[in-house]
Amino acid sequence: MAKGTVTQKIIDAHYVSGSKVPGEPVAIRIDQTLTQDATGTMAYLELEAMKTPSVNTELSVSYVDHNMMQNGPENRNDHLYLQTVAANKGVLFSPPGNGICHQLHLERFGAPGKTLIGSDSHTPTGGGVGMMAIGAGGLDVALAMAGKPFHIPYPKVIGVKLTGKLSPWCAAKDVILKLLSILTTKGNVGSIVEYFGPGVETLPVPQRATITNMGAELGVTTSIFPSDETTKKWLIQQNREASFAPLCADCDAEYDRVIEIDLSEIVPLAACPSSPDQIKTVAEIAGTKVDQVLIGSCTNGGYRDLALVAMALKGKRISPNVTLGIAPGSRPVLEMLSRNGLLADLVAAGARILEVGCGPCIGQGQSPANGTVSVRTFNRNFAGRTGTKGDQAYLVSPETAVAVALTGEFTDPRNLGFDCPVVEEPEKFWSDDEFFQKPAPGTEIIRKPTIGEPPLNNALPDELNGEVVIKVGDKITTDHIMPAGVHLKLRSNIPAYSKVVFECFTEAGKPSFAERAAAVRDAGKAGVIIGRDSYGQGSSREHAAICPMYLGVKIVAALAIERIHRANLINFGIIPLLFADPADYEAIEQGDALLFHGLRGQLAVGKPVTGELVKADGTKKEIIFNHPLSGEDIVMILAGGRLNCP
Ligand code: MIC
Ligand code: SF4
Repeated sequence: MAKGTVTQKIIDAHYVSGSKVPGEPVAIRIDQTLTQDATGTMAYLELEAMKTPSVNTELSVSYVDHNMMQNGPENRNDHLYLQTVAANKGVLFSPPGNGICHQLHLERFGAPGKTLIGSDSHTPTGGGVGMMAIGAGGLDVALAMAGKPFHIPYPKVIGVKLTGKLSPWCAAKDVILKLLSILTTKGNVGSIVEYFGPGVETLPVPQRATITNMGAELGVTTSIFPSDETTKKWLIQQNREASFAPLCADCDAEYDRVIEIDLSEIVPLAACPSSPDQIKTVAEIAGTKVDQVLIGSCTNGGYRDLALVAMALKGKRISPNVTLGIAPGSRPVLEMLSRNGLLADLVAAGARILEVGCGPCIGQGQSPANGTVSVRTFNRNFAGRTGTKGDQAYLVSPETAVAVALTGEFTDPRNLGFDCPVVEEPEKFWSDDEFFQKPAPGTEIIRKPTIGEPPLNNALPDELNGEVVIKVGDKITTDHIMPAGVHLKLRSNIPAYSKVVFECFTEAGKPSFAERAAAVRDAGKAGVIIGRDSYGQGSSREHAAICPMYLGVKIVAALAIERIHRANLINFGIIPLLFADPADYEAIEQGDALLFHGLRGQLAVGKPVTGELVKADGTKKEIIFNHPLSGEDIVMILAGGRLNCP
């Protein structure tokens, strides 16, 4: 077991109950929460359903950053609900235009040693400042807001020892891409990545935050840096020295695994279509023509990144063959760039300045043309996430993005022929906390007609007559299950949003998943989803559990299910099962019946569950499933989800 690590110290300081054995559930106290609009509407509806009069945390913040296109009234309806429910429940409200939740939270509220959970998978950005920041489903965040502890599997700690120093044109983004090439996006569930070693002090906090942000793509619980003099300096720049606390691992700390990365050996890297772990060096793909470059997001939308881009572009013009879009991460970042003239350099070079927020990262505009290459400084390039079917999205550092924007093709920035600009860190960062709206208890909650209710599940039947509605392969992300982009405005309306579950697998002229699942449900049967390895990667969106549940799905069986998605399934009364024999995955097909007899009695901690597979020709086969359910999880599942529990 990892001893003397930052991870262990923070867990010990927040321990409520449970085991300290890796993999066993441990409950920790949560100091801070954050929500964003796309997951927040459901989280606050759930908070209301729990009859919570006011939040019970040190700090809870509600951000509006994802969904700001306002195509139709739904978005603004959501914003008004979020603004008024925040005021009513004691939550600080960050209005649209203020910034991306992770960027702003790091700048204004990140504090070493604190715990934070957020209804967004990139909440680990806070690990850059030494906090234990974890992504979770909306219901878990609502429970934390109500003052309840949060459960995680007691983590294994992967220590990443950093040595050396990054060379010019090589960036923190290349470090996390390197780690993704080693650990990949699967097989890391239940671990926390902790950085240590002499290379740590060479990385300023925003660069550490780029690394912890994209650590989400590893599928780990979170990633964390120590809190040191660099952290202190950054908090002073943010006028928040009082939040500083030193925190580092003991010299003899024990990690479950150690990976060493020499920063001086890092070269510009790119994640190729369509997974963040498909890594090549930029040199290897040099010369590939590019049509679009996009810079920003919670990974690379901070002041240092955008200032570097502006300085590299100053006095030059981007290639006429590309479009360059820039979405600043926060209003303070945009304001600083405007005040010091760097914004003018970006505009003069040909950049299109987009709204402060997530924008194209979540498919809100800027979808690429068919068959073209899009280069992004973002953290995810899952197929179709850009809004274009068959898209070819690459993920790179801001340094590489500049080189591509100038040349119109993949170019190693070290070959640009001029020196990498050195961004002078401002003595003080611009900030204007007046934009955060303070709670006002008693505020009337505005609920326009597009705001629905969180749907409830039924108690688990003892005889479960299941039918396989879909069988999918490896690495199915929550973007595959519940597409975002143009559908984001339906997040507060489950009946409407449910129609697009697994939309990317709909074949022309054939019934959609939603139609098939509803038919199974209406025939009195339970829907079953079959996945393979690493099912439910990516976003924390609990809609990937709620909408299938609304369509009658009761079981998801796979070889492995990712942490946040598994928790969301349990919260909404769907049983996550794991094939005891991976070969059984091959035996099952869409349309097969999967029957569970005496299921309520079968569900017990650590005991497998037996199902009976019945094929169309009547052949039968017994299938054994394991499950990771704790006693509390089982109570919830039997009741049909957490909202049915007292
Ligand atoms: C994402 O990057 O996929 C999102 C959109 O921020 C999601 C949250 C959501 O689906 O609303 C995430 O990362 O959890
Ligand atoms: Fe927003 Fe993209 Fe970050 Fe998700 S990953 S929070 S969509 S910027």
